Amino acid sequence: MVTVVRGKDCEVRFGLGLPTVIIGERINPTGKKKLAEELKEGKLNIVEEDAIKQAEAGADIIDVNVGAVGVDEEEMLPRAVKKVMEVTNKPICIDSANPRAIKKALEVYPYKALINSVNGEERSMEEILPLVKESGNAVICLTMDEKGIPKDVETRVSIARKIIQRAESLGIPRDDIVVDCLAMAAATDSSAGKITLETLRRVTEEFGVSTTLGVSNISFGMPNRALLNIHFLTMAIFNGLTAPIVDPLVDGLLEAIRAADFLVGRDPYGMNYISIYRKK
Ligand code: THG
Repeated sequence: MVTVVRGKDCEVRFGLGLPTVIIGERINPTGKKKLAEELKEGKLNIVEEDAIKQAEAGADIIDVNVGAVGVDEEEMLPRAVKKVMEVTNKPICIDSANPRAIKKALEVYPYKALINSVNGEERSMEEILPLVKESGNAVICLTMDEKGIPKDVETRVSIARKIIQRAESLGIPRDDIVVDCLAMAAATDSSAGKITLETLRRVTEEFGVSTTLGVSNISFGMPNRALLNIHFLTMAIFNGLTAPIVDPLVDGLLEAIRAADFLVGRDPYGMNYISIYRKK
């Protein structure tokens, strides 16, 4: 299974056994007052800046999320997507809980996007999957449903199975399905990390699909979040994670990814690992 997404003259491929691909998380107002304020005022300066900075730091795909209280996502998501396209050729991950906002953003994106996301709720599958099929994009599938986020591995795996079956029954190829095993705050549940890692291993083994994680969720509420994020990330890469959503500007993060890829055989002869040091 190989997932392909595209920007202008730019193709990104990821999947089992391939080098880890970085989805840049910074364009997201969660916990960022300044960005939230700007978006409320209809401004896109920080969006533009963060798109450029992340691409320069090594992001392969740019996540665009403008969800905050007082922001009209149906207006701002397509505007933000256009702004990001003006300053980088990187493929875009369209991140919203609002299907109408996703639809409007897709209308301005002429390449192959990663839609973030669908989940196991009947309503979500009915709204998002036909859109994925029609547009020929790829889609992130969250392993949760109307009952919320399952506490156990087995239920997460069965939700992944359900979404994959539904998507395939509509004619969406499995290559275009990216499963999110869900990283939750370890501060509020000490088993959170282990459950996510185990789910990743199972989903990778049973379905062979590409996978993603909002890695930074794991460290909410803890000091030295970057340290926790980096360690969790390398463990997840060992368990099959192919395309993490992370902040590529964090010191040492890119190096940790390249090291992990090399050590688990996803970077033959260490060519990507070595190239970091050639540049320096
Ligand atoms: N799965 C999928 N998509 C996702 C998530 C996921 N999209 C959103 C989120 N989770 C991943 N992105 C982020 C972005 C920022 C942070 C965490 C996850 C974050 N922000 C800091 C905070 O809130 O404190 C602010 C950091 C700063 O100021 O620089 O932690 O799980 N499919």
